[in-house]
Order: sequence, then structure tokens, then C-alpha cells
Amino acid sequence: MRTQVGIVGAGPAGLVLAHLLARAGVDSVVLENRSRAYIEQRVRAGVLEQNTVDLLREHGLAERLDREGMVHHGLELRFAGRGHRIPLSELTGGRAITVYGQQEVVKDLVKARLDAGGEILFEVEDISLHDLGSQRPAIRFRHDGGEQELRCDVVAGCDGHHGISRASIPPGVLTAYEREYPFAWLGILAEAPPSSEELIYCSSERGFALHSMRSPKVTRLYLQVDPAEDLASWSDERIWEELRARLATDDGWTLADGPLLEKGITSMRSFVVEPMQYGRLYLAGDAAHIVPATGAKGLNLAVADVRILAEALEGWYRTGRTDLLDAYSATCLRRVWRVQQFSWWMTSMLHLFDDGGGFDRHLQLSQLAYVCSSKAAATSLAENYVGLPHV
Ligand code: RFL
Ligand code: PHB
Repeated sequence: MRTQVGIVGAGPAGLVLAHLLARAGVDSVVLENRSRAYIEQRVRAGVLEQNTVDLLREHGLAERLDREGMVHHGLELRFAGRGHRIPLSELTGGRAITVYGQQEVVKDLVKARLDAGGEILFEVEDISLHDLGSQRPAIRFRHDGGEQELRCDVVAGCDGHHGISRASIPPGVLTAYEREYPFAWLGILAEAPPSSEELIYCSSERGFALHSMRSPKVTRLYLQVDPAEDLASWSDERIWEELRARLATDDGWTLADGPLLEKGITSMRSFVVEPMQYGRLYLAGDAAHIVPATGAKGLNLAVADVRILAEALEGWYRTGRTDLLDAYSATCLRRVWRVQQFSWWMTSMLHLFDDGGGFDRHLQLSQLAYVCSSKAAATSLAENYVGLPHV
């Protein structure tokens, strides 16, 4: 087999890349180790920033998103028993976020790619990368019981944090920067109507809680928990009780509940490797970086990376120019670090840390009060949250 760009991973990064390349007349093959049903059902992110929605729309990939996505013009910060609205659109010249499940984005991208005759191989096994330092890298794998080799010009490593792409780079090439947080998120999806029209980020004395949604009938909620927490010790009733306790307001706000459709625990970490390239292998999305979910940025950053990679590859195939490809890592990393700082800041401001004397908690409450009372501070949060057009 042969193609121009071999893409490892059919997450948002790999799938968006395949579409952008096809638009530019560049061939690709996407290799995914899970089944189509699995990746279309995996519950993850839900917030699309303005840049992501604009890009999907420009490429004719937003038909269902425009019908079913929920456009939000503000969000709520809740602390000390009161809610405060941050008017995102008013502060950013009309920019907004759209709430639409990541698995819905994945479904739309897979369908559009297959309908257009694009190649995505699912349930591919034992993928390995070869000759990355040469001009003809190869991807070897097993599919349908047989050994296969895909020769390409370039490999795009879009296989997420636990994929093989980053691990295929020889030791000593990459520098990793990381931070672990002393908490995780317990997330649930519930058949219950959202109790608020907008997202609620709540910093309570019992820990952080987040109220989000997927549709007018489905709520997505998260609780800060210990990273070693055992999911089995969280009965549905305990989860609802804790959510009610953390999200409670002085004026008696109520949380609608309902049967759980899904529950899981997600770790919270910050991670970046530099550079995002080795020879003819380019890393994109979670394969190169992870952000704690408090900023709602992971999916959006994955899309931002592949936009830059697709433009660079298009330039190279069209005219032979190599400057954009050479600058790929540095160009991406400008946004990566901006988003890292924003995600770390949101995480640090909203979660309960074990700080002994309470000094840090006072700083958090002061910061929250400032963001909710100063237009300058609120604008800084808003422009980062809806996504900076340029970094
Ligand atoms: P993905 O989505 O992990 O896709 C990688 C794909 O590669 C496949 N794969 C392999 N394929 C072949 N061979 C191998 N050896 C392979 N190893 C892995 C995987 O099966 C998968 O299909 O990475 P990508 O494309 O970089 O996309 C990144 C996003 O998925 C991620 O950043 C977000 O989900 C993070 N995130 C959020 N991001 C947002 O922008 N907004 C949010 O609101 C948001 N909320 C979240 C989140 C992530 C969460 N979890 C569970 C991590 C909420 C949660 C709870
Ligand atoms: C979600 O809806 O899953 C969600 C929303 C906001 C976040 C993280 C996740 O910051």
C-alpha cells in the first residue's frame, strides 16, 4: 500500500486532518486500532470553541452540528453560594462556544470521509513506525488477519496520549514538560434536563463541580475527586448528593436528576513534548500534549494543530516549499503553551487544594471575585475560553 500521508489514529486530530488534506488534493489513509462503533460512542469533550466550529463549517462538516449543537454566549462561575455570569460573546465581539459531544463530531467526520471515498481502516493491530528519518517512512500493521505495510511521504501521529507515535521517537529527541494535579474528575452523563441554560463552573468548600450538558434531555456533570478514588464507592445516589451539596446556592437552586447513562474517572494533567516532530513524523493533538479539562481545550487544540499541519503539507506538495513544515512545531507550540497556561489557571482557580492554613483558598476566592467584577479580568477569561483567533 502507498499513500501521501499516513495518519495514525481516528480521533478528532486524525479525522480533521484527513478532511483538510483531501480538500487540498492530498491523499491519506487513516489507521485506527479501535472499532468504528467504539470511537463513535466514547464519551469525552463537549465544548467546541469558535475556531473549531468555523473550521468545520468552512469544510462543509457542520450540517448536523449547526442543527443540534447548543450555542452558548456566556458561562457561570459559582462560588460562596452565588452564581456570576461571564458574558462571553459580549466580551469578545460576538464569539461563542458550541456544546456538541466529541463522539458526535467523530461520527460526522467518519461518515463524511467514508462517503467521499476516503480510506479509514478500523481495528488495525500492532502498528509500528519505520524509517522515520528517511524520505519514505513506513507503517506496518496487521489488518483482517494479514501483515501490511503502508509506505508514505509523511506520518501524522494523531494517536492520542497512549499511542505509539510519540513512543516511536528515539530517546533524547523530545523534552517532556508535565504537571500532575492532586485530583481527578468523576464524570457522569445523565438522562436529565440541564438545570441551567449555560455551563456552571463551581468552586465550593467541598471541591469543584461542573454542570454541562449534551442536549435538552441529557446533562453532563463532573465532580473533583481523589485520583485514587474507586468508582465502585460512588453509588448513583452518592454522586447526586455530592453534586447537590457542591452546587447549592443561597437562593435554593435545584438540580434535576435522572438515570445515569455513563460514569467514569478522568485524571487531570498537563503535558507537552517539544518538538512536535521527528524526521517525517509529525505529532498532533493529545499525542503531543494534554491539558486538564477545566479549560475545555483538548479537542480544540487538536484541531488547531492539524489545521497548521494541513496548510504546511499543502504548501509542500503544491510548490515544494519546506518553511511551513520546518516551522510546524514552533507554530503549534505558541498556541499549545497559551492554552496550557489558561487551562492551568482555570484549574488552579477552581479546585480545592489541601493548603493547610487556607491562604491559597483566600487567594482563589479573591481571584474569582475579581474575574466576576472587573471587565478586564473577565475579558481575559472570555477570550481564552472562546478561543483566541491568533496566538
Ligand atoms: P484522541 O481523541 O485520543 O484520538 C486518538 C485516536 O487514536 C487511536 N489510537 C490508535 N490508533 C492506532 N494505533 C494505535 N497504537 C493507537 N493508539 C490510539 C485511539 O483509539 C483514538 O481513536 O486524540 P486527539 O485526536 O488528539 O483528540 C484529543 C481529544 O480527544 C481530547 O483532547 C479531548 O477529549 C479532551 N477533552 C476536552 N477537550 C475539549 O476541547 N473540550 C472539552 O470539553 C473536553 N472535555 C476532554 C473533556 C477529555 C476528557 N477525557 C475523558 C480525557 C472531558 C473529558 C472527561
Ligand atoms: C463537557 O461538557 O464534557 C465539558 C465541559 C466543559 C469542560 C470540560 C468538559 O471544561
